[in-house]
Amino acid sequence: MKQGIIFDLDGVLLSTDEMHYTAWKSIADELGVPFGRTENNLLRGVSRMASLEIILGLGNLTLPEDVKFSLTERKNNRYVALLQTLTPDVVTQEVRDTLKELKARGIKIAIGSSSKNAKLILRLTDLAQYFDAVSDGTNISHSKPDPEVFLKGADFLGLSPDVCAVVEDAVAGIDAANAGGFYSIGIGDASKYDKADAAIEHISELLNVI
Ligand code: B16
Ligand code: MG
Repeated sequence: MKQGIIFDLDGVLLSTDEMHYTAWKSIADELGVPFGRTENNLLRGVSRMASLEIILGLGNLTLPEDVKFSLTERKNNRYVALLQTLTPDVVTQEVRDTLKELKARGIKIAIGSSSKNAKLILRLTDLAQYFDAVSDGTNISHSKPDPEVFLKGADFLGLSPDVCAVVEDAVAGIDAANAGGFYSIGIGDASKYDKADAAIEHISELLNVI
């Protein structure tokens, strides 16, 4: 049994990944870059600027730094506007029950998210109460697939990676977990990724694989 679980946020505990998609799609449309859900999967877990670089790459575009910065700002403004619709109701009972059960078993839990908006999301959805630590885009210099966000999360919990599992929906997140020496659990898009140590379809199955 693991002593700590580090959860990715977007795409694992709630579906703000759809809001990322809507906001990025509007930017891609403006740039004339074809962008659908398949392309959006490439952005999962990846930082804001790295996401823009992927979109520019898809369109064979190069832009000056100041234009790239303003595009990421506009994307974030659209995304944050969409986030304002979040309420505690968007978090499923299954997610809340699973987090409560982990706590009842004495397992420490943390967030490991690339997002600089993670704390806002946790507050709007009333999820903050369950977590012993939050490691997010505000405390890292390298985003997934670099393991930094998870290594900091484990450190905040006072645990070493070998006694922690990471739950991720992103291929980049599974690579990050593996690189950091964590037990990696794929869900959603990452459940089909063969480098994940375990795969689950529903979050409640987590209790069977740790
Ligand atoms: P922000 P996660 C990631 O969150 C998202 O999956 C990814 O699409 C996004 O670009 C990244 O956060 C940065 O988010 O623009 O809000 O700082 O999946 O690591 O929880
Ligand atoms: Mg994610």
